Amino acid sequence: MTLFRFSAGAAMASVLTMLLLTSPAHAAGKDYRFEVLQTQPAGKDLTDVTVRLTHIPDGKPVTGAVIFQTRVDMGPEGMGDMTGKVTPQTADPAGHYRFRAQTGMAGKWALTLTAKVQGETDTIRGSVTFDAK
Ligand SMILES: [Cu+2]
Repeated sequence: MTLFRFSAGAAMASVLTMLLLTSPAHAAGKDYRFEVLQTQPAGKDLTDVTVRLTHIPDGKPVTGAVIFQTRVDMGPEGMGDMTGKVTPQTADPAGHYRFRAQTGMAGKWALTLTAKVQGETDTIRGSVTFDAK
């Protein structure tokens, strides 16, 4: 029994080591950052927001990401319940992602994005803040 316990402990230790060694791959989602490039009023209660997605380790813009979830709310102003509709616009080949957001009130808004990047198993999530006029 003692012997069995010992080997079980050794097996646990090696599993732990493997988990530790592979953890950087699981943190891949943190290797990406969304940044606002441009904010432009687009008519009454509408704001066009251009966002760039950067792969932090090499500083390169990510092209061809599939952004499948968006949300805009006034969380930065303490009004997280105030939301708007977000309409994705055509992305350009340079990796600029454009969105038309319904911003029913002037002030700071948060745009939250969820994306899939080619060759990356993790889902990328990020949030940017922009000013609506
Ligand atoms: Cu508001």
